[in-house]
Amino acid sequence: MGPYSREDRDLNLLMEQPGRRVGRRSFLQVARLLAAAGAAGYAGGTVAGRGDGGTAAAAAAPIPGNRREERLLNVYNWSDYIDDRTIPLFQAQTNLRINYDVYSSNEDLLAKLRAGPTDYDIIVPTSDFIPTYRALDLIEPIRQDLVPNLTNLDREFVETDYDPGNRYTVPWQWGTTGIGFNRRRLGGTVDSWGTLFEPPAGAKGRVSLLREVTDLIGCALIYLGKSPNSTRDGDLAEVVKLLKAAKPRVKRFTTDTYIDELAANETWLAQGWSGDVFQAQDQNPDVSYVIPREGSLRFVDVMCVPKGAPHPGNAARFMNYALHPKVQARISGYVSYGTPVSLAKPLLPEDQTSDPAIYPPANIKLSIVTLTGQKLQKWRAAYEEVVGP
Ligand code: SPD
Repeated sequence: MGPYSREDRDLNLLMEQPGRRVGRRSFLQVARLLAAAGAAGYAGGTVAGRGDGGTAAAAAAPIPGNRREERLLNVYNWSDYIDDRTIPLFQAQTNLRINYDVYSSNEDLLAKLRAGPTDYDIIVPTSDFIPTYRALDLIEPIRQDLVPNLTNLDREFVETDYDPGNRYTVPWQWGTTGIGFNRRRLGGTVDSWGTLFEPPAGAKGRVSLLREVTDLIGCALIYLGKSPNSTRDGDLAEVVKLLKAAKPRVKRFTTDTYIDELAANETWLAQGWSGDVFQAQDQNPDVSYVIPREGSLRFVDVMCVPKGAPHPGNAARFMNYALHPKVQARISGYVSYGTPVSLAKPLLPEDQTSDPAIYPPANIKLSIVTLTGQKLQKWRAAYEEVVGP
């Protein structure tokens, strides 16, 4: 029996098989059901009936590793990146309250952390930012002793360049960057970055591009046949030229409105992240996702504890919960991103685990951006020339 043995039983609470790409709109309905059933359990800092030790004393006992003795966890994650049950069920099981805040780009997250101390206990940057967070001393080691479920991780998420052995990071979900497109409005399919970066005149104002340096510059480099990590001045000048020429046809650079815009037929072509586009498809069957034939980028978003966070013990507790195969299946099934825990796959719908757009086969060309420091600054300068600060 591990330190969280009671959790396994409680995980079954409302744990029906996750539906295929459940729409986000069901969130409020389920939240209301949970509240009506009293299943959310959290009693505003007092001991509710579902503490993890099963008794009032256990639920009120101090949790190791925290700087502040509060049954509180402040999570800062990407928007549209969690299902509707994980937070209420975790709260019900542990009697810890979660404050859940969202951001929509790595740049926004890093700027917030650099601006000074925050109360966040968990942040979820993309793995290529980890060297930057380490260099700036913005994250601290996780309490691995409180995360026994780290053993559930697939090896590729343990033996990494950015954090071998997961001393600072615990993977959340992973995915690819591609194109979301509206088959009906475009009158056909899309298979090249060319359609996005040199959009047809008829798509003017119906195109969106990602407001994130790595994806915008990296994918444009791939389309131009350059190395996806190039920082050569000549290559970046070509990228800027390409994107400036596309700009008059672009509705906006965005990372958090394109799901709804694709769903509402407001845009027909959107550079986007795999799971986000599938969430748009839930609402609009004309939407498809493609990893263009030229290849693309792959990313892993990872949970970290900001340096000096008030509740690192509670953060470890949540990380451990998130690595349970049933919880991974619930999250991944809902957001349609890849899970770093293969043990979760048998719990997911087969059409999701066999979908090459979610779990791309090895022959698809996918690169990871690995730029830091001065080199990343060059990309940022190119990005700002097109998008602005
Ligand atoms: N809606 C959640 C999207 C998470 C995307 N993170 C990946 C960033 C890659 N640069």
